[in-house]
Amino acid sequence: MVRVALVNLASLPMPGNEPIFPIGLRCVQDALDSAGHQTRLIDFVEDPSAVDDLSWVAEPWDAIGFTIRNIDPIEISCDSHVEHYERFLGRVRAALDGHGRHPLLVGGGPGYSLFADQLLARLGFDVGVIGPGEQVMLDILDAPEQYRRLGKNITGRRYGGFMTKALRHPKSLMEVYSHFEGAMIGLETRRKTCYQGCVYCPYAYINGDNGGDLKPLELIAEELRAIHASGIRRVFFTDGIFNSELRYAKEVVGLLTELNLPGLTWSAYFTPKPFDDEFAELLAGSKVEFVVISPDSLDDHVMKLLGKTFDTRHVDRCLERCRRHGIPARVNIVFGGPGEDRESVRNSIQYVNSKLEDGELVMHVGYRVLPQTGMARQLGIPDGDLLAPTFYPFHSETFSWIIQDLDNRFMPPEALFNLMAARSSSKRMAKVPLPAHSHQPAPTEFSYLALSRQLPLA
Ligand code: B12
Ligand code: SF4
Repeated sequence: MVRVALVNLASLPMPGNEPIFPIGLRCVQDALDSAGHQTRLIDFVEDPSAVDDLSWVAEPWDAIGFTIRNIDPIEISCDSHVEHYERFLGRVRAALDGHGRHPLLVGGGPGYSLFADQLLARLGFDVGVIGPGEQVMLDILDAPEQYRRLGKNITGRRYGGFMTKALRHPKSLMEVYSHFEGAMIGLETRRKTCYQGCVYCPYAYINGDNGGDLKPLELIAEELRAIHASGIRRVFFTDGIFNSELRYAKEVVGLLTELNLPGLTWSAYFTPKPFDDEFAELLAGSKVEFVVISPDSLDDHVMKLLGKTFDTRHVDRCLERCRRHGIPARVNIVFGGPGEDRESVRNSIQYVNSKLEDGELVMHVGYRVLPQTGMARQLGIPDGDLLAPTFYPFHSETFSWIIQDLDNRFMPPEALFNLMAARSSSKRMAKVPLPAHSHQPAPTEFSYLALSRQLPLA
C-alpha cells in the first residue's frame, strides 16, 4: 500500500477555465483504491483554500499525481493555462523541499498527453503517462523508486476494471459540482479509438487503442442511478462520437429510456452518419437534451479537406430526422480551416441561413493546431512549437465575411461579442512562416501560414 495524492489541476483558478467534474482523475483514483492504496483527491473547487495554503503538501505522500485536462481553451481570444500549471508546480516543489518530503511526481490527463514531452520537464515530474492512466499508475506504484527522476513518459494501456466495476464517485465531490448552474458530468461508455481521421483531431492519440471495450449496460445503469441520486441532472457521454457504432449506441439510449430517471437529460457528440430513423425515434424517447453534430463546415470541399467522411447531404438527412422526431440539434461550425475562402464561407452561411433554426448554430473561428494531427503534419510544425496557442492560418477578412453574410438571428449580442474578441486577438497574434523543411504545404493560398502567440519560456 502506498499513499497517493491526486491533484486536479483543471480546478485551479485560471482565466478562461470553468472546472468540470474530474472524471479522468476519479478513474485513476478508483483503480488505486481498488488495489488497496490510500488515496486523496485534491480538488480546488471542493477546497479553494488548498490552492494557497498548500497544507496537503506536508502530508507523507509516497506519490502525487497531477491531472492536466486542458492546455488552453482552444479559442483565439483565450490564453494558455501552461504558465499557471508551471507556477503552481513551482510552488508545490518548493513547499515539498521546505517540508523535506520527496514523493514521486506523476503527470497525466488528456491535455498532458498531448504535450507530454514538453510538460514533463517544464513541470518537474519524475514520470508521465500518455493516455489511459489506471494500469500504468498501478505499475508505477508497485515500485515507485524505479520511476524516480525517470524523465520519461509511458504510454497507457487497457485497464480491465473498466469492464467489471461501475465507477461510483464520492457523493460529497458530486454535490460540490452539482451546485454549478446546469451542472453536467461526464460518463464513459466505451474505450475505443474513433475510426475517422479529421485533420485537426488528436483523440486517437490521446485515447490510445484501449482494447475497444464497450462498458456493460448494467454498469452504465449503476453509474447513471448514482449520478441522479447525487442531484446532477445532466450527463455527457464522453465518446469521440457516441453513435459511431450504432447498435451499441441504440442499446445505451434504450437503457436511458428504460431507467426513466426523473429530470435526467443527456447529450454527446454525434455523427450524422450512421444515424437512421430507428435511432432518431429512440433518441426522442430518451430525454436527449440535444444532438450535437460537428460538420465544422457546411461547404463540401472544406469538409473533405477537414477529413470528414460525410457531406452536407448527410447533415441534411440527420437534421430532417431530428426535426421529424422533435429532437433539438446543435451544429458546430469552425470557420478558418484548410481551403476556407470567401466562397466557402458564403456556402456554409447560405446553408446556415436557409436550413438551421434559431439556436442551432454553434460557431467558432480558428482551428487550434494540436500535436499528432494531420493538420500539424501539413503545416510541418514540430509538436514542441505548438504548446503556445497556435492556429491554422486563415484569411483576415473571415470575420467580416461572417458578419456580412450571417442572418442576425444567429448573431445575438454574445456571439457578436465573441467574434469581435476573436478578431481583435487574431490581430495581436504573431504570424510565423511555415518551416522551410515542410514538404506538405497546407492547402491554402494565403501568404501567412501560422498564427501563434509566444509563451514566455521558462
Ligand atoms: C467529453 C469531452 C468534453 C465534454 C466534457 C463533458 C463532461 N462534463 O465531462 C465537453 C463537451 C463539456 C468538453 C468541453 C471542453 N473541452 Co473537452 N473533451 C472531451 C473529450 C472528448 C473526452 C474527455 C473525457 O472525459 N474522457 C474520459 C475520461 C475518463 O478520460 P480522461 O479525462 O482522458 O482521463 C484518462 C487519462 O487522461 C488518464 N488521466 C487523467 N488524469 C490523470 C492523472 C494522472 C496522474 C495519470 C497518471 C493519468 C491521468 O487516465 C484517465 C483514465 O484512463 C476529450 C477528448 C478525448 N478524446 O480525450 C476532449 C478534450 C479533453 N477537451 C478539450 C477542450 C480544450 C475542451 C474545452 C476547453 C473546449 C471549449 N473551448 O469549450 C471545454 C472545457 C471544459 C472544461 N470546463 O474543462 C481538449 C483538452 C486538450 C486541449 N486541447 O487543451 C480535449 C483533449 C479535446 C481536444 N480538442 O483537444 N469536453
Ligand atoms: S469524428 Fe470526432 S473524434 Fe473522430 S476524428 Fe473526427 S473530430 Fe475526432
